[in-house]
Amino acid sequence: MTQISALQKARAAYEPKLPPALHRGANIVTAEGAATTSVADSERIAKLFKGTFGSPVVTFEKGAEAASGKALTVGVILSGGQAPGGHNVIGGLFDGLKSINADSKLYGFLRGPDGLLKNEYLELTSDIIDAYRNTGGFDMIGSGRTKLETIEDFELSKKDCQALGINSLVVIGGDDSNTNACLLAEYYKSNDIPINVVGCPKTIDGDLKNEQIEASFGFDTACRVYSELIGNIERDANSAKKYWHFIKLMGRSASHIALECALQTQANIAIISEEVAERKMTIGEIVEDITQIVVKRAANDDNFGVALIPEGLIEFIPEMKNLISELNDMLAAEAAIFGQINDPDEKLQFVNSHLGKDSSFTFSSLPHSIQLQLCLDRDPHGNVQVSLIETEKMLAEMVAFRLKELKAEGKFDGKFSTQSHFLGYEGRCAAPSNYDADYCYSLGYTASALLGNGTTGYMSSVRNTTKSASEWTCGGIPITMMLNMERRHGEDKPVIQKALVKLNGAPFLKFVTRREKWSIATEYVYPGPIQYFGPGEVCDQVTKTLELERN
Ligand code: FBP
Repeated sequence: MTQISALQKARAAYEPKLPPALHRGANIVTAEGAATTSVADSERIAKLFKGTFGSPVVTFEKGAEAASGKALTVGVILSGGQAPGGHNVIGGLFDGLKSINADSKLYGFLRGPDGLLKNEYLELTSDIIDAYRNTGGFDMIGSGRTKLETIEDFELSKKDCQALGINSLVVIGGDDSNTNACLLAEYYKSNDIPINVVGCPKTIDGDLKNEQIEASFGFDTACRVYSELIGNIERDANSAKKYWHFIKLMGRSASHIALECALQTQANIAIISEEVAERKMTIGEIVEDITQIVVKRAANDDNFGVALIPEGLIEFIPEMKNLISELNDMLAAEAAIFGQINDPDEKLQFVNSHLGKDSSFTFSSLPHSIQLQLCLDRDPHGNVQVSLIETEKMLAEMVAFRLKELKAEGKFDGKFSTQSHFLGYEGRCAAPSNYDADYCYSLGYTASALLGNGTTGYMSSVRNTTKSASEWTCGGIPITMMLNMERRHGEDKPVIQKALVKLNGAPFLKFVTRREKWSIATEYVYPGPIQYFGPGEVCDQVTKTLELERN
Protein backbone atom coordinates (compact mmCIF):
# COMPACT_ATOMS: atom_id res chain seq x y z
CA MET A 1 0.00 0.00 0.00
CA THR A 2 1.29 3.49 -0.80
CA GLN A 3 2.30 5.34 2.35
CA ILE A 4 0.74 8.73 2.93
CA SER A 5 1.77 11.43 5.37
CA ALA A 6 -0.12 12.13 8.59
CA LEU A 7 -1.25 15.48 7.15
CA GLN A 8 -2.50 13.88 3.93
CA LYS A 9 -4.47 11.35 5.99
CA ALA A 10 -6.08 14.05 8.12
CA ARG A 11 -6.63 16.26 5.11
CA ALA A 12 -8.41 13.50 3.17
CA ALA A 13 -11.29 13.84 5.65
CA TYR A 14 -11.69 17.59 4.98
CA GLU A 15 -15.06 18.34 3.43
CA PRO A 16 -14.77 21.30 1.08
CA LYS A 17 -17.38 23.99 1.53
CA LEU A 18 -19.89 24.58 -1.26
CA PRO A 19 -22.08 27.56 -2.22
CA PRO A 20 -25.68 27.04 -0.94
CA ALA A 21 -26.99 26.46 -4.47
CA LEU A 22 -24.91 23.28 -4.67
CA HIS A 23 -25.56 21.83 -1.24
CA ARG A 24 -25.99 18.09 -1.46
CA GLY A 25 -29.57 17.13 -2.18
CA ALA A 26 -30.56 20.62 -3.34
CA ASN A 27 -32.34 21.00 -6.62
CA ILE A 28 -30.34 23.43 -8.72
CA VAL A 29 -32.50 26.11 -10.32
CA THR A 30 -31.06 27.98 -13.28
CA ALA A 31 -31.47 31.71 -13.81
CA GLU A 32 -30.40 33.13 -17.16
CA GLY A 33 -29.24 36.71 -17.75
CA ALA A 34 -29.52 38.76 -20.94
CA ALA A 35 -27.63 37.95 -24.14
CA THR A 36 -23.91 38.74 -23.79
CA THR A 37 -21.23 40.16 -26.05
CA SER A 38 -17.42 39.84 -26.10
CA VAL A 39 -14.98 42.08 -24.24
CA ALA A 40 -13.81 43.58 -27.59
CA ASP A 41 -14.03 42.96 -31.36
CA SER A 42 -17.58 41.64 -30.92
CA GLU A 43 -18.52 41.71 -34.63
CA ARG A 44 -15.57 39.55 -35.61
CA ILE A 45 -16.02 37.20 -32.63
CA ALA A 46 -19.76 36.86 -33.40
CA LYS A 47 -18.93 35.76 -36.97
CA LEU A 48 -16.39 33.20 -35.76
CA PHE A 49 -18.64 31.79 -33.00
CA LYS A 50 -22.06 31.65 -34.67
CA GLY A 51 -23.23 28.77 -32.43
CA THR A 52 -22.10 29.96 -29.02
CA PHE A 53 -21.79 33.77 -29.21
CA GLY A 54 -24.25 35.79 -27.16
CA SER A 55 -25.22 33.00 -24.70
CA PRO A 56 -26.50 34.39 -21.39
CA VAL A 57 -24.66 34.30 -18.07
CA VAL A 58 -26.09 31.40 -16.07
CA THR A 59 -26.58 31.58 -12.29
CA PHE A 60 -27.55 28.64 -10.12
CA GLU A 61 -29.92 29.06 -7.23
CA LYS A 62 -31.06 26.67 -4.54
CA GLY A 63 -34.40 25.03 -5.30
CA ALA A 64 -36.82 23.39 -2.92
CA GLU A 65 -36.50 19.67 -3.56
CA ALA A 66 -33.87 17.32 -4.84
CA ALA A 67 -34.30 16.24 -8.43
CA SER A 68 -32.29 13.81 -10.49
CA GLY A 69 -31.39 14.22 -14.13
CA LYS A 70 -30.14 12.14 -17.03
CA ALA A 71 -26.92 10.15 -16.50
CA LEU A 72 -23.95 11.91 -18.12
CA THR A 73 -20.73 10.42 -19.45
CA VAL A 74 -18.02 13.01 -19.09
CA GLY A 75 -14.34 13.28 -20.07
CA VAL A 76 -11.97 15.52 -18.12
CA ILE A 77 -8.57 16.96 -19.12
CA LEU A 78 -5.94 18.80 -17.08
CA SER A 79 -4.03 21.18 -19.31
CA GLY A 80 -0.77 23.13 -18.78
CA GLY A 81 1.25 23.72 -15.63
CA GLN A 82 0.26 22.16 -12.32
CA ALA A 83 -1.76 24.31 -9.90
CA PRO A 84 -2.88 23.36 -6.37
CA GLY A 85 -6.49 22.17 -6.27
CA GLY A 86 -6.78 20.37 -9.64
CA HIS A 87 -7.69 17.10 -7.94
CA ASN A 88 -10.48 18.85 -6.05
CA VAL A 89 -11.95 20.19 -9.30
CA ILE A 90 -12.15 16.58 -10.48
CA GLY A 91 -13.52 15.49 -7.07
CA GLY A 92 -16.25 18.15 -7.19
CA LEU A 93 -17.07 17.25 -10.79
CA PHE A 94 -17.34 13.56 -9.89
CA ASP A 95 -19.57 14.18 -6.84
CA GLY A 96 -21.72 16.62 -8.78
CA LEU A 97 -22.22 14.16 -11.64
CA LYS A 98 -23.16 11.37 -9.22
CA SER A 99 -25.62 13.67 -7.47
CA ILE A 100 -27.32 14.34 -10.82
CA ASN A 101 -27.54 10.62 -11.53
CA ALA A 102 -25.66 7.77 -9.81
CA ASP A 103 -25.11 6.13 -13.22
CA SER A 104 -23.06 9.07 -14.52
CA LYS A 105 -19.49 8.18 -15.53
CA LEU A 106 -16.26 10.16 -15.53
CA TYR A 107 -13.22 9.42 -17.71
CA GLY A 108 -9.89 11.20 -17.15
CA PHE A 109 -7.77 11.62 -20.29
CA LEU A 110 -4.10 10.99 -19.50
CA ARG A 111 -1.28 13.56 -19.76
CA GLY A 112 -3.53 16.39 -20.87
CA PRO A 113 -4.99 16.95 -24.34
CA ASP A 114 -2.58 14.33 -25.71
CA GLY A 115 -4.64 11.64 -23.97
CA LEU A 116 -7.74 12.78 -25.82
CA LEU A 117 -5.93 12.74 -29.17
CA LYS A 118 -4.35 9.32 -28.53
CA ASN A 119 -7.39 7.84 -26.78
CA GLU A 120 -5.54 7.18 -23.52
CA TYR A 121 -7.83 7.41 -20.52
CA LEU A 122 -8.72 6.09 -17.09
CA GLU A 123 -12.24 5.61 -15.79
CA LEU A 124 -12.38 7.59 -12.53
CA THR A 125 -14.10 5.62 -9.81
CA SER A 126 -14.80 6.67 -6.23
CA ASP A 127 -11.70 4.75 -4.99
CA ILE A 128 -9.44 6.78 -7.24
CA ILE A 129 -11.18 10.07 -6.47
CA ASP A 130 -11.08 9.45 -2.69
CA ALA A 131 -7.33 8.78 -2.76
CA TYR A 132 -6.72 12.27 -4.19
CA ARG A 133 -9.17 14.46 -2.26
CA ASN A 134 -7.59 17.73 -1.05
CA THR A 135 -4.15 16.76 -2.40
CA GLY A 136 -1.88 18.91 -4.54
CA GLY A 137 -0.48 17.91 -7.92
CA PHE A 138 -2.05 16.66 -11.13
CA ASP A 139 -0.76 13.10 -10.79
CA MET A 140 -4.23 11.50 -10.74
CA ILE A 141 -4.31 11.71 -14.56
CA GLY A 142 -1.35 13.97 -15.46
CA SER A 143 -1.27 17.12 -17.55
CA GLY A 144 0.33 18.32 -20.78
CA ARG A 145 0.82 21.35 -22.98
CA THR A 146 -0.43 19.93 -26.30
CA LYS A 147 -2.97 22.29 -27.84
CA LEU A 148 -6.33 21.19 -29.24
CA GLU A 149 -6.78 23.73 -32.01
CA THR A 150 -7.10 22.24 -35.47
CA ILE A 151 -10.12 20.65 -37.15
CA GLU A 152 -8.13 17.39 -37.25
CA ASP A 153 -7.73 17.58 -33.44
CA PHE A 154 -11.45 18.29 -33.02
CA GLU A 155 -12.40 15.36 -35.26
CA LEU A 156 -10.00 12.99 -33.47
CA SER A 157 -11.38 14.04 -30.09
CA LYS A 158 -14.94 13.51 -31.37
CA LYS A 159 -14.04 9.99 -32.45
CA ASP A 160 -12.52 9.11 -29.06
CA CYS A 161 -15.38 10.67 -27.11
CA GLN A 162 -18.03 8.94 -29.16
CA ALA A 163 -16.27 5.56 -28.76
CA LEU A 164 -16.58 5.96 -24.98
CA GLY A 165 -20.13 7.36 -25.14
CA ILE A 166 -18.86 10.71 -23.80
CA ASN A 167 -21.42 13.51 -24.18
CA SER A 168 -19.53 16.22 -22.25
CA LEU A 169 -15.94 17.38 -21.82
CA VAL A 170 -14.40 19.46 -19.02
CA VAL A 171 -11.14 21.28 -19.81
CA ILE A 172 -9.22 22.48 -16.74
CA GLY A 173 -6.67 25.00 -17.95
CA GLY A 174 -5.42 28.54 -18.40
CA ASP A 175 -6.36 31.22 -20.93
CA ASP A 176 -5.08 29.34 -24.00
CA SER A 177 -6.66 26.01 -23.01
CA ASN A 178 -10.01 27.71 -22.29
CA THR A 179 -9.80 29.56 -25.61
CA ASN A 180 -9.37 26.16 -27.25
CA ALA A 181 -12.25 24.74 -25.18
CA CYS A 182 -14.39 27.52 -26.63
CA LEU A 183 -13.28 26.70 -30.19
CA LEU A 184 -14.04 23.02 -29.57
CA ALA A 185 -17.49 23.82 -28.14
CA GLU A 186 -18.21 25.96 -31.19
CA TYR A 187 -17.04 23.26 -33.59
CA TYR A 188 -19.20 20.59 -31.95
CA LYS A 189 -22.23 22.84 -31.73
CA SER A 190 -22.07 24.16 -35.27
CA ASN A 191 -21.57 20.63 -36.63
CA ASP A 192 -24.41 19.14 -34.57
CA ILE A 193 -22.02 16.90 -32.64
CA PRO A 194 -23.72 16.18 -29.31
CA ILE A 195 -20.76 16.87 -27.00
CA ASN A 196 -20.87 19.86 -24.64
CA VAL A 197 -17.65 21.52 -23.46
CA VAL A 198 -17.10 23.43 -20.22
CA GLY A 199 -13.87 25.03 -18.92
CA CYS A 200 -12.45 25.70 -15.45
CA PRO A 201 -10.00 28.57 -14.72
CA LYS A 202 -6.60 27.19 -13.65
CA THR A 203 -3.14 28.76 -13.27
CA ILE A 204 -0.88 29.77 -10.41
CA ASP A 205 0.00 32.86 -12.50
CA GLY A 206 -3.32 34.54 -11.61
CA ASP A 207 -3.68 35.96 -15.12
CA LEU A 208 -6.99 34.31 -16.01
CA LYS A 209 -9.50 36.56 -14.29
CA ASN A 210 -11.95 39.29 -15.23
CA GLU A 211 -15.20 40.87 -14.11
CA GLN A 212 -16.88 37.45 -13.97
CA ILE A 213 -14.02 35.14 -12.97
CA GLU A 214 -12.64 36.27 -9.59
CA ALA A 215 -9.49 34.19 -9.58
CA SER A 216 -7.74 31.31 -11.26
CA PHE A 217 -7.32 28.40 -8.88
CA GLY A 218 -3.88 27.64 -7.47
CA PHE A 219 -2.83 31.30 -7.20
CA ASP A 220 -3.82 31.44 -3.54
CA THR A 221 -1.85 28.35 -2.44
CA ALA A 222 1.21 29.03 -4.62
CA CYS A 223 1.49 32.61 -3.31
CA ARG A 224 1.17 31.37 0.28
CA VAL A 225 3.98 28.86 -0.23
CA TYR A 226 6.26 31.48 -1.84
CA SER A 227 5.36 34.05 0.83
CA GLU A 228 6.19 31.57 3.58
CA LEU A 229 9.60 30.96 1.98
CA ILE A 230 10.21 34.68 1.39
CA GLY A 231 9.26 35.36 5.02
CA ASN A 232 11.77 32.72 6.15
CA ILE A 233 14.45 34.29 3.97
CA GLU A 234 13.58 37.76 5.31
CA ARG A 235 13.97 36.50 8.86
CA ASP A 236 17.32 34.95 7.98
CA ALA A 237 18.42 38.19 6.31
CA ASN A 238 17.34 40.19 9.35
CA SER A 239 19.14 37.76 11.69
CA ALA A 240 22.46 37.45 9.87
CA LYS A 241 22.35 41.00 8.46
CA LYS A 242 24.88 40.15 5.78
CA TYR A 243 23.07 39.21 2.55
CA TRP A 244 20.89 40.80 -0.06
CA HIS A 245 18.57 38.08 -1.41
CA PHE A 246 17.41 38.36 -5.03
CA ILE A 247 14.35 36.14 -5.47
CA LYS A 248 12.83 35.42 -8.88
CA LEU A 249 9.19 34.31 -8.74
CA MET A 250 7.33 32.22 -11.30
CA GLY A 251 4.31 33.68 -13.00
CA ARG A 252 5.23 33.75 -16.70
CA SER A 253 4.41 37.23 -18.10
CA ALA A 254 2.18 38.78 -15.45
CA SER A 255 3.55 39.99 -12.10
CA HIS A 256 0.52 39.03 -9.98
CA ILE A 257 2.55 36.55 -7.94
CA ALA A 258 5.37 39.05 -7.27
CA LEU A 259 2.83 41.72 -6.28
CA GLU A 260 0.86 39.40 -3.98
CA CYS A 261 4.07 38.15 -2.30
CA ALA A 262 5.24 41.76 -1.86
CA LEU A 263 1.95 42.64 -0.15
CA GLN A 264 2.16 39.55 2.07
CA THR A 265 5.82 39.87 3.09
CA GLN A 266 6.64 43.60 2.72
CA ALA A 267 9.97 42.82 1.07
CA ASN A 268 12.32 45.79 0.49
CA ILE A 269 11.98 45.72 -3.28
CA ALA A 270 9.45 44.24 -5.70
CA ILE A 271 9.70 44.92 -9.40
CA ILE A 272 6.42 44.88 -11.29
CA SER A 273 6.99 44.17 -15.00
CA GLU A 274 3.83 45.96 -16.11
CA GLU A 275 5.10 49.18 -14.49
CA VAL A 276 8.52 48.75 -16.11
CA ALA A 277 6.82 48.52 -19.51
CA GLU A 278 4.51 51.48 -18.84
CA ARG A 279 7.43 53.67 -17.75
CA LYS A 280 9.59 52.30 -20.60
CA MET A 281 12.39 51.67 -18.13
CA THR A 282 15.85 50.57 -19.24
CA ILE A 283 17.87 47.92 -17.40
CA GLY A 284 20.20 50.72 -16.32
CA GLU A 285 17.28 52.51 -14.64
CA ILE A 286 16.09 49.35 -12.88
CA VAL A 287 19.64 48.69 -11.64
CA GLU A 288 19.98 52.30 -10.48
CA ASP A 289 16.70 52.15 -8.52
CA ILE A 290 17.83 48.98 -6.71
CA THR A 291 21.31 50.43 -6.12
CA GLN A 292 19.90 53.56 -4.49
CA ILE A 293 17.87 51.44 -2.05
CA VAL A 294 20.98 49.38 -1.19
CA VAL A 295 22.92 52.62 -0.59
CA LYS A 296 20.19 54.10 1.62
CA ARG A 297 19.90 50.94 3.71
CA ALA A 298 23.68 50.74 4.03
CA ALA A 299 23.66 54.28 5.45
CA ASN A 300 21.54 52.86 8.32
CA ASP A 301 24.00 49.98 8.65
CA ASP A 302 21.48 47.60 7.08
CA ASN A 303 23.67 45.76 4.61
CA PHE A 304 20.94 43.25 3.85
CA GLY A 305 17.59 43.09 2.12
CA VAL A 306 15.16 41.14 -0.04
CA ALA A 307 14.25 41.93 -3.66
CA LEU A 308 11.45 40.19 -5.58
CA ILE A 309 11.78 39.83 -9.35
CA PRO A 310 8.94 38.58 -11.59
CA GLU A 311 9.81 35.75 -13.97
CA GLY A 312 8.74 37.61 -17.10
CA LEU A 313 10.55 40.90 -16.37
CA ILE A 314 13.02 40.72 -19.22
CA GLU A 315 10.30 40.77 -21.89
CA PHE A 316 8.78 43.94 -20.44
CA ILE A 317 12.00 45.99 -20.70
CA PRO A 318 11.69 47.61 -24.14
CA GLU A 319 15.43 47.45 -25.01
CA MET A 320 15.59 43.76 -23.95
CA LYS A 321 12.49 42.97 -25.98
CA ASN A 322 14.18 44.46 -29.08
CA LEU A 323 17.42 42.65 -28.34
CA ILE A 324 15.64 39.29 -27.91
CA SER A 325 13.69 39.64 -31.14
CA GLU A 326 16.85 40.67 -33.06
CA LEU A 327 18.69 37.71 -31.54
CA ASN A 328 15.90 35.29 -32.50
CA ASP A 329 15.91 36.48 -36.12
CA MET A 330 19.67 36.72 -36.43
CA LEU A 331 20.42 33.31 -34.90
CA ALA A 332 17.78 31.69 -37.11
CA ALA A 333 19.34 33.26 -40.22
CA GLU A 334 22.95 32.50 -39.20
CA ALA A 335 22.23 29.13 -37.53
CA ALA A 336 24.67 27.15 -39.73
CA ILE A 337 27.72 29.36 -39.13
CA PHE A 338 26.84 29.96 -35.47
CA GLY A 339 26.53 26.20 -34.89
CA GLN A 340 30.11 25.67 -36.03
CA ILE A 341 31.62 28.04 -33.46
CA ASN A 342 32.61 26.17 -30.31
CA ASP A 343 34.39 28.75 -28.20
CA PRO A 344 31.81 30.63 -26.03
CA ASP A 345 33.64 33.96 -26.31
CA GLU A 346 33.88 33.65 -30.09
CA LYS A 347 30.13 32.95 -30.14
CA LEU A 348 29.51 36.16 -28.20
CA GLN A 349 31.73 38.16 -30.54
CA PHE A 350 29.93 36.73 -33.55
CA VAL A 351 26.53 37.62 -32.08
CA ASN A 352 27.62 41.12 -31.10
CA SER A 353 29.00 41.87 -34.53
CA HIS A 354 25.66 40.94 -36.14
CA LEU A 355 23.46 43.08 -33.89
CA GLY A 356 22.29 46.62 -34.65
CA LYS A 357 23.87 49.53 -32.73
CA ASP A 358 21.27 49.77 -29.92
CA SER A 359 20.96 46.05 -29.34
CA SER A 360 24.72 45.62 -29.38
CA PHE A 361 24.98 48.31 -26.69
CA THR A 362 22.36 46.56 -24.53
CA PHE A 363 23.97 43.16 -25.11
CA SER A 364 27.41 44.46 -24.10
CA SER A 365 26.04 45.95 -20.88
CA LEU A 366 24.84 42.53 -19.67
CA PRO A 367 26.90 40.19 -17.47
CA HIS A 368 28.88 37.58 -19.42
CA SER A 369 26.76 34.66 -18.06
CA ILE A 370 23.54 36.32 -19.25
CA GLN A 371 25.01 37.03 -22.70
CA LEU A 372 25.74 33.31 -22.98
CA GLN A 373 22.25 32.33 -21.79
CA LEU A 374 20.70 34.62 -24.37
CA CYS A 375 22.64 32.86 -27.12
CA LEU A 376 22.46 29.30 -25.98
CA ASP A 377 19.10 28.56 -24.39
CA ARG A 378 16.65 28.24 -27.27
CA ASP A 379 13.32 26.44 -27.51
CA PRO A 380 12.33 24.14 -30.42
CA HIS A 381 10.85 27.17 -32.27
CA GLY A 382 14.21 28.99 -32.11
CA ASN A 383 13.12 31.46 -29.44
CA VAL A 384 15.15 32.44 -26.42
CA GLN A 385 13.61 30.71 -23.41
CA VAL A 386 13.23 33.82 -21.32
CA SER A 387 12.07 31.91 -18.26
CA LEU A 388 15.48 30.21 -18.14
CA ILE A 389 17.36 33.50 -18.03
CA GLU A 390 18.62 34.08 -14.53
CA THR A 391 17.36 37.64 -14.15
CA GLU A 392 17.85 37.47 -10.39
CA LYS A 393 21.59 36.81 -10.86
CA MET A 394 21.82 39.35 -13.66
CA LEU A 395 20.42 42.16 -11.50
CA ALA A 396 22.52 41.17 -8.48
CA GLU A 397 25.68 41.27 -10.62
CA MET A 398 24.80 44.56 -12.27
CA VAL A 399 23.99 46.21 -8.92
CA ALA A 400 27.32 44.93 -7.50
CA PHE A 401 29.14 46.50 -10.45
CA ARG A 402 27.39 49.83 -9.97
CA LEU A 403 28.12 49.81 -6.22
CA LYS A 404 31.82 49.32 -6.98
CA GLU A 405 31.71 52.48 -9.10
CA LEU A 406 29.97 54.36 -6.28
CA LYS A 407 32.51 53.07 -3.76
CA ALA A 408 35.34 54.34 -5.94
CA GLU A 409 33.63 57.74 -6.00
CA GLY A 410 33.28 57.66 -2.19
CA LYS A 411 29.46 57.48 -2.39
CA PHE A 412 29.01 54.03 -0.85
CA ASP A 413 30.86 52.51 2.03
CA GLY A 414 28.59 49.57 2.88
CA LYS A 415 28.91 45.87 2.07
CA PHE A 416 27.02 44.01 -0.64
CA SER A 417 26.94 40.19 -0.67
CA THR A 418 24.15 38.42 -2.49
CA GLN A 419 22.23 35.15 -2.58
CA SER A 420 19.87 34.34 -5.42
CA HIS A 421 16.81 32.09 -5.52
CA PHE A 422 14.13 31.02 -7.99
CA LEU A 423 10.77 30.05 -6.48
CA GLY A 424 8.32 28.28 -8.76
CA TYR A 425 8.09 24.51 -8.63
CA GLU A 426 8.04 24.67 -4.81
CA GLY A 427 4.46 25.97 -4.93
CA ARG A 428 2.77 24.46 -7.98
CA CYS A 429 1.86 21.13 -6.36
CA ALA A 430 1.43 22.17 -2.74
CA ALA A 431 -1.56 20.76 -0.84
CA PRO A 432 -4.32 23.28 -1.62
CA SER A 433 -5.12 25.90 1.02
CA ASN A 434 -8.66 25.83 2.38
CA TYR A 435 -9.51 28.57 -0.12
CA ASP A 436 -8.26 26.54 -3.10
CA ALA A 437 -9.67 23.25 -1.74
CA ASP A 438 -13.14 24.85 -1.41
CA TYR A 439 -12.96 26.99 -4.55
CA CYS A 440 -11.76 24.10 -6.72
CA TYR A 441 -14.33 21.65 -5.41
CA SER A 442 -17.05 24.24 -6.10
CA LEU A 443 -15.68 24.93 -9.60
CA GLY A 444 -15.84 21.20 -10.41
CA TYR A 445 -19.30 20.79 -8.88
CA THR A 446 -20.52 23.86 -10.81
CA ALA A 447 -19.09 22.37 -14.03
CA SER A 448 -21.22 19.25 -13.45
CA ALA A 449 -24.31 21.45 -12.99
CA LEU A 450 -23.52 23.31 -16.23
CA LEU A 451 -23.28 20.01 -18.08
CA GLY A 452 -26.45 18.73 -16.39
CA ASN A 453 -28.09 21.91 -17.64
CA GLY A 454 -26.99 21.14 -21.21
CA THR A 455 -24.80 24.24 -21.61
CA THR A 456 -21.72 24.40 -23.80
CA GLY A 457 -18.90 26.92 -24.32
CA TYR A 458 -19.10 28.08 -20.69
CA MET A 459 -16.51 28.60 -17.97
CA SER A 460 -17.41 27.44 -14.49
CA SER A 461 -17.65 30.46 -12.22
CA VAL A 462 -17.80 30.73 -8.41
CA ARG A 463 -18.16 34.27 -7.09
CA ASN A 464 -18.25 36.37 -3.92
CA THR A 465 -15.37 34.27 -2.59
CA THR A 466 -14.03 36.94 -0.24
CA LYS A 467 -17.11 36.18 1.88
CA SER A 468 -17.87 32.96 3.73
CA ALA A 469 -18.86 30.04 1.47
CA SER A 470 -22.47 30.39 2.65
CA GLU A 471 -22.54 33.60 0.58
CA TRP A 472 -20.77 32.24 -2.51
CA THR A 473 -22.70 32.24 -5.77
CA CYS A 474 -22.03 30.06 -8.80
CA GLY A 475 -22.92 29.49 -12.42
CA GLY A 476 -21.40 29.75 -15.88
CA ILE A 477 -19.91 32.52 -18.01
CA PRO A 478 -19.95 32.16 -21.81
CA ILE A 479 -16.28 32.00 -22.81
CA THR A 480 -17.03 34.12 -25.88
CA MET A 481 -17.63 36.99 -23.42
CA MET A 482 -13.91 36.94 -22.53
CA LEU A 483 -12.58 36.85 -26.10
CA ASN A 484 -10.88 39.53 -28.16
CA MET A 485 -8.78 39.37 -31.33
CA GLU A 486 -5.00 39.29 -30.92
CA ARG A 487 -2.08 38.88 -33.30
CA ARG A 488 -0.55 35.40 -32.87
CA HIS A 489 2.10 33.98 -35.22
CA GLY A 490 1.31 36.62 -37.81
CA GLU A 491 -2.46 36.02 -37.78
CA ASP A 492 -5.45 37.59 -35.98
CA LYS A 493 -6.86 34.99 -33.58
CA PRO A 494 -9.74 35.02 -31.08
CA VAL A 495 -8.22 34.57 -27.59
CA ILE A 496 -9.18 35.12 -23.96
CA GLN A 497 -7.74 38.47 -22.89
CA LYS A 498 -4.82 37.83 -20.51
CA ALA A 499 -5.12 39.74 -17.24
CA LEU A 500 -1.87 41.58 -16.51
CA VAL A 501 -1.38 43.63 -13.33
CA LYS A 502 -3.54 46.76 -13.63
CA LEU A 503 -1.54 49.84 -12.69
CA ASN A 504 -4.76 51.57 -11.62
CA GLY A 505 -5.96 48.51 -9.70
CA ALA A 506 -6.26 48.46 -5.90
CA PRO A 507 -3.47 45.88 -5.24
CA PHE A 508 -0.83 47.83 -7.19
CA LEU A 509 -1.97 51.19 -5.78
CA LYS A 510 -1.72 49.85 -2.24
CA PHE A 511 1.80 48.59 -2.98
CA VAL A 512 2.77 52.00 -4.38
CA THR A 513 1.69 53.80 -1.21
CA ARG A 514 3.84 51.49 0.95
CA ARG A 515 6.88 50.57 -1.12
CA GLU A 516 9.12 53.50 -0.20
CA LYS A 517 8.70 52.80 3.51
CA TRP A 518 9.24 49.05 3.07
CA SER A 519 12.37 49.66 1.01
CA ILE A 520 14.30 51.57 3.67
CA ALA A 521 12.80 50.43 6.97
CA THR A 522 12.80 46.74 7.80
CA GLU A 523 9.08 46.03 8.12
CA TYR A 524 9.04 42.39 7.11
CA VAL A 525 5.95 40.27 7.70
CA TYR A 526 6.52 36.53 8.18
CA PRO A 527 3.35 34.75 6.95
CA GLY A 528 4.48 31.26 8.09
CA PRO A 529 3.24 28.01 6.55
CA ILE A 530 -0.27 27.42 5.22
CA GLN A 531 -2.54 26.31 8.06
CA TYR A 532 -5.20 23.73 7.25
CA PHE A 533 -6.71 23.34 10.72
CA GLY A 534 -7.35 26.05 13.26
CA PRO A 535 -9.08 29.42 13.59
CA GLY A 536 -10.81 30.76 10.50
CA GLU A 537 -8.82 34.00 10.49
CA VAL A 538 -5.66 31.91 9.99
CA CYS A 539 -6.97 29.11 7.76
CA ASP A 540 -9.57 30.81 5.58
CA GLN A 541 -7.81 34.00 4.51
CA VAL A 542 -8.06 35.13 0.88
CA THR A 543 -5.15 36.66 -1.02
CA LYS A 544 -4.45 40.36 -0.52
CA THR A 545 -5.00 40.73 -4.27
CA LEU A 546 -8.52 39.32 -4.15
CA GLU A 547 -9.38 41.19 -0.97
CA LEU A 548 -8.26 44.52 -2.45
CA GLU A 549 -9.83 43.88 -5.85
CA ARG A 550 -13.21 42.80 -4.55
CA ASN A 551 -13.71 44.85 -1.38
P1 FBP B 1 0.20 27.62 -16.85
O1 FBP B 1 0.08 28.94 -17.53
O2 FBP B 1 0.08 26.49 -17.77
O3 FBP B 1 -0.72 27.51 -15.67
O4 FBP B 1 1.70 27.52 -16.26
C1 FBP B 1 2.13 28.14 -15.12
C2 FBP B 1 3.64 28.10 -14.99
O5 FBP B 1 3.96 27.64 -13.69
C3 FBP B 1 4.32 29.45 -15.25
O6 FBP B 1 4.32 30.26 -14.11
C4 FBP B 1 5.69 29.03 -15.68
O7 FBP B 1 6.31 30.02 -16.48
C5 FBP B 1 5.42 27.79 -16.47
O8 FBP B 1 4.24 27.22 -15.93
C6 FBP B 1 6.54 26.78 -16.43
O9 FBP B 1 6.11 25.63 -17.08
P2 FBP B 1 7.06 24.42 -17.47
O10 FBP B 1 7.47 23.77 -16.20
O11 FBP B 1 6.19 23.56 -18.33
O12 FBP B 1 8.21 25.02 -18.20
